[in-house]
Amino acid sequence: MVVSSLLPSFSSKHENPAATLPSSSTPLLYGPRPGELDLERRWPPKRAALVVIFGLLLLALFLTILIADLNSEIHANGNVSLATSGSSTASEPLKLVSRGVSSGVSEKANQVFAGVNVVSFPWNNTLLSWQRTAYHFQPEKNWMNDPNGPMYYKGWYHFFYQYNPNGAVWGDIVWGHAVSKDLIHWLHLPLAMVADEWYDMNGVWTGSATILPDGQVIMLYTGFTNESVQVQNLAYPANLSDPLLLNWVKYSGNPVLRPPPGIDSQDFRDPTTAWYTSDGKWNIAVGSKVNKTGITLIYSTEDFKNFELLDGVLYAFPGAGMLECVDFFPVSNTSIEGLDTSINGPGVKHVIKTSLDENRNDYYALGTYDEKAGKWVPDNTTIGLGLRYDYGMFYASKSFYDLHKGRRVLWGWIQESDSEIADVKKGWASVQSIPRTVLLDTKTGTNLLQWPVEEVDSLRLTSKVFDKVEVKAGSVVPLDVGTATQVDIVAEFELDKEALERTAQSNVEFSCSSSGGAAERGALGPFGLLVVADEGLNEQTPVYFYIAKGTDGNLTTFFCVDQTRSSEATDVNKKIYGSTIPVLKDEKFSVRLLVDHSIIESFAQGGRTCITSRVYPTNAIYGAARIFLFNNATEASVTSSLRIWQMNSAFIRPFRPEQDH
Ligand code: DQQ
Repeated sequence: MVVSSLLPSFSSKHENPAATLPSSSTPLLYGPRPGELDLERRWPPKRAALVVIFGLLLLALFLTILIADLNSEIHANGNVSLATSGSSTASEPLKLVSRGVSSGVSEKANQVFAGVNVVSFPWNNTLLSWQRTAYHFQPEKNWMNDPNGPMYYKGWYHFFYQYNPNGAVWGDIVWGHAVSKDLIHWLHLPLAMVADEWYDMNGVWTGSATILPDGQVIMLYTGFTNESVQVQNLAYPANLSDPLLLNWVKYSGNPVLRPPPGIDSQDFRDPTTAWYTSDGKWNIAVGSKVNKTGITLIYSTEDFKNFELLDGVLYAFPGAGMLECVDFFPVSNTSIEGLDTSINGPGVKHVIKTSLDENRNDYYALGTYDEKAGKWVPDNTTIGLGLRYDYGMFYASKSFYDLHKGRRVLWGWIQESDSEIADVKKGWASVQSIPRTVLLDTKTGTNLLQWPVEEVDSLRLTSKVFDKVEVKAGSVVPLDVGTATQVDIVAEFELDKEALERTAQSNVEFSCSSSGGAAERGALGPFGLLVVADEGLNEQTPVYFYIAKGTDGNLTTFFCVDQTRSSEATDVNKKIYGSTIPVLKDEKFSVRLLVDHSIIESFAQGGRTCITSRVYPTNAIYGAARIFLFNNATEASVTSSLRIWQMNSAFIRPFRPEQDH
């Protein structure tokens, strides 16, 4: 934009500044006397002209800045601009641009603001820098989504992920790659695969690794072709003796799978890890849908180049829509060991997990897999795939069998829940969950247990223990641990038994998401912790239990996270998350919280129910972040014992070939 084109041309009228001023005098209180407004007499013409020109230049400057600002906002929304540092100085209305669905994937969580007249908060660098996590996996900059092809290979954990190297919003997707010795400290490697073939020109999408018994590594992934068709491709390491697997070869015969007849070209994606079958072949599942029914297609192969579509489907999920990132794996009924993907037989249950494109949540169920019949039957046919891995932000998850430690490890993509405008300003979007070990909950037999991998404990620094703190009904107790932005909290709660018994009935209608959150008082709850809270509790995120008691004496426990007061900003998601949770006889209420700046991962009852929140406070940050115990019950007091560790930062940095190889 040429600045001068915004200036009005100078007419003879404008050349005489006096002509723009009132000709008659106006009486002014405390102002000059009548007659003194005759500027021609007070200001010589040259000086007056200079004043007007200066004024016009100022106006031009203002208009230029305004237009530049609008442009950058349009770019931010239009998915093309990189982050701009610096802060906005004024609140601006949040503009929403729908992206992604037309490309075969859903748009980012911005939909929570759809239809709401939200004013964007003037986020500045101080606030945005605080949001970056310290011990969760993140690339150095830009957008990340699904975990891809995790595996353990020759002494290294490999983690690949959906990555946009060009910006902080979804698009231009390729495979990022990082390696770690312990799943906590990471080295960023060069991109593993880029969009350089016709069959993945529009995106190198999600995929999974299979390590064959002879040591070969098979990577199957979805390519979004130059004609926007979803196909499955094969890639393999160029050099199997390189533990870092730096170079990848795309098979010359790709694609190995195209959408079969009856399947829409944009509803065919995300191949699973393969499992070995009794006929000496390998099976994989690929997510799809027919009308509104989500389906998992099963293919059989001997060489990962030629595939046969098997009859029927592994599972059909009526009404679910497109099934993304299907995961299918065994868990043991009898031991705490994780199982390799091909294991089946007595004492084994099979988990199907699918990510529902319709609502961006991960659902799973336990069941039995009859490999010969190619059928999987859920244990609980009434709820089908009705369980959630996580009731907060956790999507497109993928597990792998960690042959180093004999465990199954789960990764999940934690999206942002602020606005895309803020993501573009901060220059990055999304983190990965702390990897979780996954086991069958043998006490209930009806759900999985997810727990942060033990390696995260190595980040624990100093700790403080609080023993049997009484938190009376209707009170808040500060916990003196200093700054609380990077902490690991392990807490137990016991409810006053007398109050429990004398309460006849309480809150049978309660639900985490539709009741009044932590402010809704009942006889027996809510009670728990306030984290990422400021001293005055203007900003706080309650993580809590809530107990409902029926007239029959039966108790139902809820585990929830209330984000409604997590931030004074309005352009962030402030949902209340949660669900019921089984609490067995003689069990205390227990919770573990990993707080890492803008992320809170909460695991209740040993990981029976998990809730991941993203919070974007404006005051409760840096040295101002505090932790409190709270009990908002009207009847019961609770006693809590806790230990809180300060957490070190993980070492996550680029790989340096000379030093690190
Ligand atoms: N993300 C990938 C797709 C997958 C979706 C594209 C799930 O392969 O279905 O980035 O988030």
